[in-house]
Amino acid sequence: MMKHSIGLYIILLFKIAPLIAQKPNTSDKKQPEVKKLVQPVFGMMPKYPWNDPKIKISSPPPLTGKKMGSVWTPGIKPLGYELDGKVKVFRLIAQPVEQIISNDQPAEWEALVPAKNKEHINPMKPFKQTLKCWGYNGSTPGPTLEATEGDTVRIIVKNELPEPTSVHWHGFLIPNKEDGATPETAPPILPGQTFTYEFTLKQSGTLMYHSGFNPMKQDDYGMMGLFIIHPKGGYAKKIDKDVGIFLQQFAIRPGNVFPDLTTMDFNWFLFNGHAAPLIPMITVNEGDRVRLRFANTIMDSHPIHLHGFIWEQVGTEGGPIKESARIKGSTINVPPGTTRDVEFVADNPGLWRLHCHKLHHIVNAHADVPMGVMNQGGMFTEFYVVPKNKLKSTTVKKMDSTTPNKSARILRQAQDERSRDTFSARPDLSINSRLKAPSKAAHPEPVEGVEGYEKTEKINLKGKFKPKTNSKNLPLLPSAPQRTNQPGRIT
Ligand SMILES: [Cu+2]
Repeated sequence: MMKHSIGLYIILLFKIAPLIAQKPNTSDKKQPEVKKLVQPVFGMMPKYPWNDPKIKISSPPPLTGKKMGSVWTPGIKPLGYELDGKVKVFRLIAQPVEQIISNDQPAEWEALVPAKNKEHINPMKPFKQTLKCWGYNGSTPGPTLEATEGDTVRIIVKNELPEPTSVHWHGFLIPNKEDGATPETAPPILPGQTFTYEFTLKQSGTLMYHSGFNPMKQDDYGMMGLFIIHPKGGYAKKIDKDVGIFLQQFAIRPGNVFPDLTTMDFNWFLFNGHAAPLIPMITVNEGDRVRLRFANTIMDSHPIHLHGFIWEQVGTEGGPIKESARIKGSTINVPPGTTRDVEFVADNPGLWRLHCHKLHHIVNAHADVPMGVMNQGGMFTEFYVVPKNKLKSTTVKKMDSTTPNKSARILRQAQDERSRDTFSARPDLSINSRLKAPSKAAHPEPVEGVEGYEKTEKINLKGKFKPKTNSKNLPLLPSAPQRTNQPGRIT
C-alpha cells in the first residue's frame, strides 16, 4: 500500500503537477499544495542564456561546404582547409545553433518501400522539432575535420558563445598545452576571443573534438565533432563509402526548443544532429567496401545494429585494430568517450535498418507514446544497397545534407522551402541548407589518395524518387511479398 502511495505521489509530481503549474491563470490560492511541491523542483533549474545579444553570430567560415576529404557525415556540411605552407588550417566558430532535428515529412527511404507492405499500417504521425543548442560553424555536431597522419594542423577557434569555452582534442597524442582542458593547460577563450591550436598528427583513427571547458554543460549542449585522421600509407583495402556518424542525445521537454541540461532523462536520440525521419538514408552500391565510424561523447552508450551484414570492428579512437584481433558482429556498442569503426562489403542488396538497439532510442519525445503503431524516430535510418543490376538505370542522388543555423529569418525560409520539397528535388534535409555556398577563398587540392564520397555516388532516379509513389515506379527493390502460401510469406 505504501509503495502504491509513493508511486502515485511521483506520478502526480512529475506528470500532473507541471501541467497544472503551467496552466495560465492558475492562482496560488487554487493550487497551494501543488505549487509547494513543484516550485522547489523548477526553482533549482538554472537559467542558461543561449546567446549574448551583443555578440554577432557569424556565418559559417568560407570553406564550409567544401568537400576535401573522403568521409561523408550525413546531415552535416563538410569543412575544407586552407594551406599555410604545409600546415592545414581549419576554422571553427563556437556559437549558438538553431537546428531542425525532426520533421513531419516521410523519411527519405519510405519512397523505396512497396505500397503493399504498408497496407493496414497506420502509424502515428511524426512531428517537427527545433533544437536551440550550441555547436560549431552552425551545426551540432560541428563539421568533420579530415587530415592525414603526419600532417600539421592549425585550428583557429572563435568563441561567439555567451560564456568562455575551449576545444579539447579527444584521444589526440599532442603536447599538453594543446589539449584544450581549461584551466589546466590553457586559459579559457573568452566570448569574442579567438584562440589557435596547432599540432602534428602522430596517429590515425576516428577521433573527436568537444568542449574542454565546462564540459558537462557545453558538451551536453551540443559542442562536439569528428576529426578523422587517415593513415599515412592509406588503407589496406580501399574503402568505397566512408561514413561518419556522431551519436547524440538531448532532453527536450514538450513544447521546448532548448535542451534541459539538468537531467539524464533523454528523450531525443540523434545521428549527426537529426532524428528519424529526418536522418538521411545511407546509400551504397552493391559490392562497395563500407566503413561506418560511430562517435559518442556523452552520458549513454549506444549499441548500433545493422540488419543483413556481419561486420568487423576495425578501429577505435585508439587507431586501427590489426586483422587478427578484429571482432565480428552486427551490433557495436559505442560507450561514452569512444569511437568505433566497422567495415564490411555491402554484398547484400536491399533496404536494411541501421539503428540503436536500445529501443527507447528509436522513438522521439517519449511523451506522446500511447503504444500504438509508433513511427520510426530517434537513432534510426536505412542502409540502402543498390543492386548491381539496377546501378545503370536507377540510382539515388546522394543527400549530402547540411544543417547550420543562423537567423530566424533563414530558419523560416528554409522551413517554408522544406515544406515544398519532394524527395527528387531534395539535396538537403535541414535548415540553412540554402545558405549560399561561400568559398571564393583559395583552397588546395583534395587530400591525396582519398577518393571523395560524392564523386563515387551519382545515382539518377530520373524524377521517380518521390514520397508515397506507387511501388510500380520504383524498380529498386523486389516487389512486395505475394500473399501465397510460400514459406516465409504471409498466407
Ligand atoms: Cu542508443
